[in-house]
Amino acid sequence: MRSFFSRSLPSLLALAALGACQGTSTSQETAASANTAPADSTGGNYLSQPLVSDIYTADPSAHVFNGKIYVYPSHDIETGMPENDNGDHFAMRDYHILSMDSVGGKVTDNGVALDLKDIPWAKRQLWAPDAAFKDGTYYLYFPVKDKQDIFRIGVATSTSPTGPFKADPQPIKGSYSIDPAVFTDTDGQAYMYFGGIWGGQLQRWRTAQYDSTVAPSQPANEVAIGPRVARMSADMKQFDGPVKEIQLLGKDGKPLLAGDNEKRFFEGIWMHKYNGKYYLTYSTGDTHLLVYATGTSPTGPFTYQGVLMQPVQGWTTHHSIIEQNGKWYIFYHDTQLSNKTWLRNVKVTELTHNPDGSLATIEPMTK
Ligand code: FUB
Repeated sequence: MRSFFSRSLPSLLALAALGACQGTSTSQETAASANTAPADSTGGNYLSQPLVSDIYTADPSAHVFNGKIYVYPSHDIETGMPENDNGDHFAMRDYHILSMDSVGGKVTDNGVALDLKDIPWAKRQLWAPDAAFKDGTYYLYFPVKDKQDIFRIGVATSTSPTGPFKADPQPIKGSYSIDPAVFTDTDGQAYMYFGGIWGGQLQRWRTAQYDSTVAPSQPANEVAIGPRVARMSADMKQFDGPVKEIQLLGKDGKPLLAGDNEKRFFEGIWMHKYNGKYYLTYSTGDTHLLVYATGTSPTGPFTYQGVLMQPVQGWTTHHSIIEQNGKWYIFYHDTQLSNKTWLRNVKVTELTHNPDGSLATIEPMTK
């Protein structure tokens, strides 16, 4: 297990690229080259290359809108905040949306889509966003700390997938924690999945009251804290009904325990449906894996199935999954350009559903 502060060796490529990356940028284009793999200084090979290198990007939530791919990432910046287990060093202040016609094509950075200063209730740390489309409106969902330093989830709207987005004056009522992922089922009902432990504060919501005194780590023999799901209202701006904790089970049918660090939920959830089955994918955090669990209902329970992606370079791992023209892709991030855990870059590679319904395990770096 790698510690929160661990680093892999700097790559020559990363050092060369570092000078080129800036914290701000206007709209511009750059070539995406999926699945080319120069070696890093450790002798390892990256499976894919960064989609953009003019800014640092992370937590990519990809969608296909009108046949085109849009990626809604965090925009990582250097702020000098010290690294800690609260994730204070992830002090992002705006969002840029990336777009491309298809994987491997030209990637456009569409400039600032939403700025922290334009969210009336927000204080700091614009973390992993997601997006949805319904009836001519694009919705951007974002976690950010409110004036009391409590993570809430907000919504902003636009008539364009790339923004600019206008934030609602208040967060979504009843929302908390981080990493929203909005999935619209084949019957048209949308659900928001969310949550993240440790810096994501989910452990502080064991009851309906926020409790900042709860320790980040649970005793190993307790049932692990589950991610949350809520039905979205018809206008996509509120929860329609209660927030529910999702049950994650082992193959023995018993709930995953907090000590199951290589399987239990940490953050970065995503939902996709394939052949009528619901695939819940997420990061295991301190064990740095992307894993998956499957179920027969969008709200669970879900049964743990296996590892989707081995650890990337950097502490965090976060992904999304889309289908375009019959092919499935996973967008993810690592720290190839900076070798700093808070300055990440998004990437994409193909995802394989095996004939038996399992997902092929991806090795993001190979020796
Ligand atoms: O980008 C900040 C946080 O790091 C995200 O919300 C987590 O999923 C992790 O990637």
